[in-house]
Amino acid sequence: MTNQNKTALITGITGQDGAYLAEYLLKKGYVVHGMKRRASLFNTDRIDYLYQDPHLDNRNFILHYGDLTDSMNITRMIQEVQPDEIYNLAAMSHVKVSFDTPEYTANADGIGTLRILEAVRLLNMVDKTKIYQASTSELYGLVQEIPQSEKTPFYPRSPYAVAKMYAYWITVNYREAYGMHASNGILFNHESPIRGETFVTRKITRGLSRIALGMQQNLYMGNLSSSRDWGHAKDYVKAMYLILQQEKPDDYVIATGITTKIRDFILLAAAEIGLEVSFSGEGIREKGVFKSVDEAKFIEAVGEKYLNDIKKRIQDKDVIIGVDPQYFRPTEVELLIGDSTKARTKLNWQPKYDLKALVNDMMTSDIKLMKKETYLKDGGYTTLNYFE
Ligand code: NDP
Ligand code: GDR
Repeated sequence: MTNQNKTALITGITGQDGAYLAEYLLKKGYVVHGMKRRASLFNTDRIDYLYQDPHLDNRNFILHYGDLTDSMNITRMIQEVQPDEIYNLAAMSHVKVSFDTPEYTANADGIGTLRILEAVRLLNMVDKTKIYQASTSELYGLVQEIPQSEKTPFYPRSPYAVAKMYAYWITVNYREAYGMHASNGILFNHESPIRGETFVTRKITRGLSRIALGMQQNLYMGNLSSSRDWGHAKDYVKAMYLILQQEKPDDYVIATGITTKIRDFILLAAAEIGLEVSFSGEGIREKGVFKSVDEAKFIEAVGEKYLNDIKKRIQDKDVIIGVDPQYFRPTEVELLIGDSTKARTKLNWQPKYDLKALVNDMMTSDIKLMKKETYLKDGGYTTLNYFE
């Protein structure tokens, strides 16, 4: 079957990965269906550029209302769409929030996966439909081995990770029990300009952009010492596609193999706009200040208009980064670093972005986005900060 004839169903299409994957599959000639949740406001910002008027004939991008906690909805949607490939990306994906909503997280992230597998089985679509499950490096939690590969034992450290562990194993079980083409992508953290605003990288790139533009005074963070293996979401959705193109279903780690502390991500993001950050103190007393500015770089990236205020903040040794324990997790995942040898050899997967290119992409985009807010402010509109 050529891609031209293929139909994909993406749950979580309004999220970061859903948006990039939808674009990627559309370019390959797929008809893409997506599940979106009803919300009281429009929640399709990330995919609005793909959206097609429902009154048009021959649409290749179609959205359906649905929810992973609703079995009948899922079953009906799969029956209607008759997908060749299902990408189950929907999840309550915030680790810290999962401690506040553990039962919902188990329902959506754990049982939600079962609902999809069971629907495909009940509808007798086992031979037709391939399933991708969005598994996660959070499964490794309190890591039992460095780096982590497909063979590393799991030790989940949050309600999110425990729910995802159920989803991982039920996917393996349906593959073994019913011969389903069901696979797990164990993806390490991946980020982008459209990353959710409350994940650490985006919080940093948004926060530093606003600080540079004089729209926000400082940024409060949680644990600055944990390390993550960060890649670009654009590279990672290609791995999802490749996993479903294999003759045999299997599980793959997708990672860059390089790990970086949160603190160092802040240094890299600031450096992208010509600012040097220096940290002092420890634990909740740790602080970050701007130490120097590369004026030419700052002017090019941010604008001359904002330079004097930044120089004053350097002179005054203003606190730019602080630590607030409300962002600490009851149990933390301190270190993740993935070994993706299997994906690189069997799938021929290779990321294009390194960390510097990722940070550059995110900072360039957030400076641009936040400048839009300065224009609104200059035009008399009220702009608000979000502190999460
Ligand atoms: P996002 O949080 O950006 O997107 C999650 C998506 O799931 C959104 O479309 C959201 O809808 C939807 N969703 C949440 N709950 C439900 C529900 N009950 N029913 C239907 N849809 C729901 O996540 P990412 O794009 O970053 O991640 C995609 C998947 O990959 C997730 O499963 C995540 O856990 C997993 N993952 C992510 C990694 C990463 O680094 N990004 C790494 C490894 C795994 P809405 O827009 O309405 O909120
Ligand atoms: P993570 O991503 O928990 O790895 O889950 P997140 O960016 O939230 O945290 C990464 C690390 O940064 C530390 N941290 C902070 N985190 C947030 N969100 N906000 C802060 O202010 C802050 N300060 C420090 C955290 O403690 C943590 O150590 C992401 C999600 O996309 C999951 O869905 C996915 O499964 C995993 O990545 C792989």
